[in-house]
Amino acid sequence: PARLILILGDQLSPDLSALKQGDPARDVILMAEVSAEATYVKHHKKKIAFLFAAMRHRAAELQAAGWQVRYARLDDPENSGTLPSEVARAMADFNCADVLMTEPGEYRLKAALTDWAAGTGTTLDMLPDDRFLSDHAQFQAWAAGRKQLRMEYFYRDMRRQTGLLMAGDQPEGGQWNYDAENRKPAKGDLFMPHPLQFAPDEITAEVLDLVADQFDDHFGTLTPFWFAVTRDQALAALDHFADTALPLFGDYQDAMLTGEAFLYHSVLAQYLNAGLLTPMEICRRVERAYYDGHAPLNAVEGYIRQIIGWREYVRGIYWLKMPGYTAENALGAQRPLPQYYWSGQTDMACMKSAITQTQEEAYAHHIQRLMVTGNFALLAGVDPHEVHEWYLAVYADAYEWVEAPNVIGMSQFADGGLLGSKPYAASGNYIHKMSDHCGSCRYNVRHKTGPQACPFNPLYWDFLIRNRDTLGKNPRLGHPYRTWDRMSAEKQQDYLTSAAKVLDRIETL
Ligand code: FAD
Ligand code: DLZ
Repeated sequence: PARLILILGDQLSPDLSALKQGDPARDVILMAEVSAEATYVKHHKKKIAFLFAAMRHRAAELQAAGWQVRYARLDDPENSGTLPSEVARAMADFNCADVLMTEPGEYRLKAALTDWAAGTGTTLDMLPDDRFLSDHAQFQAWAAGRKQLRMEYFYRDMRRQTGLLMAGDQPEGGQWNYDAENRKPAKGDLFMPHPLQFAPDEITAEVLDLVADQFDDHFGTLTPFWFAVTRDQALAALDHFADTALPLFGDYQDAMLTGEAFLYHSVLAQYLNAGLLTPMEICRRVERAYYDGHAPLNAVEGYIRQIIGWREYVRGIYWLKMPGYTAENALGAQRPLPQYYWSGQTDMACMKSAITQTQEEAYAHHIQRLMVTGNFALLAGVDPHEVHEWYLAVYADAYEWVEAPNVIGMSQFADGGLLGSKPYAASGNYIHKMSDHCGSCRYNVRHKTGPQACPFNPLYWDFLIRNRDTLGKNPRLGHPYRTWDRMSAEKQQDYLTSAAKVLDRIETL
């Protein structure tokens, strides 16, 4: 009898494990647009449009390759709204006995499908997702017995495993990591590269109408819509990145500039996470740019580290710690997320810039996510679960397996230091150094306290003092705590009073 092969919206890869085991002569593929997945957090309109458009293009490719594909559109009156119920409907319609799929990226969906199968007595064959360099067992074995998990050591193993940037058993250039060279502030440049843009075709235009109609109350602007929606387009975007922005990716990786949403970043994560690109083909392309003399080692090593290091490491942590990881709150932070995370209406220029471009592009680069919106929520003591749901909703590349460790762990330190060794907390000075935002801000980054002071300044000290019981013994925070202890009591009080005033009017900053 026919099997039903369920392919999820972020499983668009040609070499998906479930497809490799499927038989086009016998099996039926199900792809389903369902309201449950689009609304479990209210995803950005562009994210839903990207995924539905990419799913429709992929379904057409699979059909052209000879597969029988059941494609459930969101506005199909028969559409039952959830993945398990769409699986049940397709099994009945096509008389399928069993279900085959690749493991979902999110624990939530894996549990829902497994529970449904157990409850209905359906045989559900869930294959490992082999689109990653490290599988669950490998990461668990790596983590077991280590007192501390640190990305850097995991990354070196991945370099050895893949052979990327390796000269024999030694790292290319003699060092594993060139991050020290990657912290330059950027200047505006008329010739700054931009990600490759694609005009919506008829299929995408239809999806844009659907999203405008059905998800009008979701965050973000829908058009102009320029994302790649096929693998061929995503490959072109990769080539374009390697040819244009990659050489300066390293130098300006941590920089921020008003009006430059992308700087020298690749803007490939949404394609990679949906399966339009594979991690190794991205890394090989980027590595080639180094050996061809087109891009320097600090850029290429820095870039490859993000993909084979950070991306794999955070996924490992996610599966190690779920369920439960998304509820962690090591610092006991309880404040609601300020409204301007949704509206962009704040006088803090850096926050306004990061949030506004997030509305427009469903994108912000790493330092904006970490050191602006993430840092602010951390300093203000916002409930990490609310922060987590915001990040999961607003970015086109956000899936819980990659978003949650970055937010709960790296950014909010809500896992108490499992993922990273210290909280990414910084005062306004860091943002001033790495961006041009402070010049046009209504707050003054040089004022440490008082009504004109950059809110990040008093909040920074308030955060450290508020959390001294938990953070006071962290060796990486020894310096700031010693600085605090050397301040006069008057100065300390000034910071704390100023911070209390900022927190009192947090919704109107
Ligand atoms: P580039 O700067 O060009 O980097 C290249 C690639 O490296 C990215 O495409 C991505 O695949 C990978 N990468 C870089 N940093 C990380 C990281 N820390 N973890 C995992 N992969 C990484 N990334 C997501 O893919 N989805 C998310 O939901 C997500 N949420 C984040 C939330 C916070 C608070 C923070 C601090 C980071 C988050 N990241 C997330 C990581 C990173 O910010 C994005 O991957 C990156 O900004 C995507 O843009 P890009 O493709 O231009 O990346
Ligand atoms: C993110 C998303 C959205 C918005 N919509 C769908 C959908 O309609 N159908 C589908 O199969 N997948 C969708 N996805 C992706 C899933 O949420 C994703 O597969 C899980 O979160 C696991 O990573």
